[in-house]
Amino acid sequence: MLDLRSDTVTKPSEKMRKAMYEAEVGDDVYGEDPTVNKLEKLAANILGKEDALFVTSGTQGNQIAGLVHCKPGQEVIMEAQAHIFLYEAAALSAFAGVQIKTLEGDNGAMKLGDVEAAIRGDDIHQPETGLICIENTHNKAGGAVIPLENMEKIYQLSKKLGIPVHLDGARLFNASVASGIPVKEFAKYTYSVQFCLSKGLGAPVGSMIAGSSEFISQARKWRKRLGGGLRQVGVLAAPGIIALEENIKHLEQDHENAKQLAEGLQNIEGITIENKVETNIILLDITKSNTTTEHFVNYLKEQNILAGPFGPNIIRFVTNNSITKKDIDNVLVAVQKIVNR
Ligand code: TLP
Repeated sequence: MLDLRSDTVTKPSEKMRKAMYEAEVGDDVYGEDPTVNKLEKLAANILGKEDALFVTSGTQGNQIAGLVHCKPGQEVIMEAQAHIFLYEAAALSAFAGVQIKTLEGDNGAMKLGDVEAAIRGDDIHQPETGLICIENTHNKAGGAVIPLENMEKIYQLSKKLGIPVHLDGARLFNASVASGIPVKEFAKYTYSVQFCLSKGLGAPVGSMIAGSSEFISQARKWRKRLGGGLRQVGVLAAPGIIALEENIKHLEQDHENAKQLAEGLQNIEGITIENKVETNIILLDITKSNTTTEHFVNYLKEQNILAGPFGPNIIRFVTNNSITKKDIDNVLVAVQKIVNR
């Protein structure tokens, strides 16, 4: 099976498995797991933040950030197709007690004027704006890189008003590799960042959140409250270290494969590529192909290819480290066959 449903499907390499086996461990709730401590220090350094924390998933990282930054009854601003809004089971409302205000973005980027207009005033009827969230790369916008200048502008506004900015950087390293801008530069315009180790970077489990020492000490408590204080978790942190030290450069290949796939798909009649394909995500519009997303996905599966429906008439392909250049040709042949049928 060629699995293009997501980059979450990547499996740990032999080197990662060996590192897990050999990891030096201790009780992380006591702060005594040397491998976790090494990973947290490494992540903080890469992002240019004071401290970082290993969390179980991207969803948990985003939730903890919301819980630290917000009080119940506040409002959080984010783009209308943000993962936190669409795919986290309303966890911010359920746990942090906030409501979400969504803004229609341009290729995933919220406009400064819209953010400014959405910020609440002192009126007794209104909630306070507690947080602004940005997603980079933006998943629903097809892995779009949110421009650094956009992040800077929103950050300057937030700083003026004393409202924190959280970055859902599940695929921040894809944004960095595609734009040539170090992750530190993106992180500079945030109060907290979440990024995933278990997507394109290839680790089996986990995300990191990073911010000031004060933010991380509160985040550590929230993680404990949520039952995420783990013990000899160095076995899971060890592949995370390899992900950061060795796998960032491999994202370039995922991006090249995505571009090659998109170029090939564009030449198939009945198929339209919805997005610009800046990173590792391709959104296929199959409206003109005379089939449904359900059938399309099933036909692909019959040919040993997995992809996921991602909206009405949209199929998402995500290149990842299990997909080679040669596999791309096989996907193109399969899609052509479906369209012919
Ligand atoms: N995204 C998954 C699905 O949940 C849609 C995927 O396959 O793309 N932020 C962003 C931008 C994400 O894309 C995801 C996962 C998360 C957060 C959550 O990460 P996990 O799955 O580790 O909780």
